[in-house]
Amino acid sequence: MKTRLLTFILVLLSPFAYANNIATVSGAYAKETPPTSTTSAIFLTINNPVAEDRALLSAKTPIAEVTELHTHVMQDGVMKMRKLDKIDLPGKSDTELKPHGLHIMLFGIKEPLKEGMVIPLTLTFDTGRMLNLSVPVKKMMMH
Ligand SMILES: [Cu+2]
Repeated sequence: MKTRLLTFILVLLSPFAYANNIATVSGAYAKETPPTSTTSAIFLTINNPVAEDRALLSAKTPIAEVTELHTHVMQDGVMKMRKLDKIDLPGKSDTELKPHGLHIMLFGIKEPLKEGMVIPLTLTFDTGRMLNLSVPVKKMMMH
């Protein structure tokens, strides 16, 4: 019982213990949507500076009804999106969310995303830490 309480306290303290060694995000952007589309995606790179593995547990933005963590998998020769419970962030590495790979999926966008807009995004990590970001919308050239 005592051990369990101690573990609980350590879990509560862990976000502060890593205050100087926390995951950082760079290069975040959201994909501009055509006027008829209500789905989009956010891409970014997360740096985990500590040796321990971390994970991104969720992403939330008020501009979409549903926000999910996604990846792409090849299935019968076709690229398909799959929902993930978390995105693993290996220790001392960059994890890149990019087109045709890992991404933050937005469903039920309330108004079309246009280049020049900035949308709020909150990431929640397995340490319990939350990170608030301002994500610019960018037009994407698809080939
Ligand atoms: Cu997706």
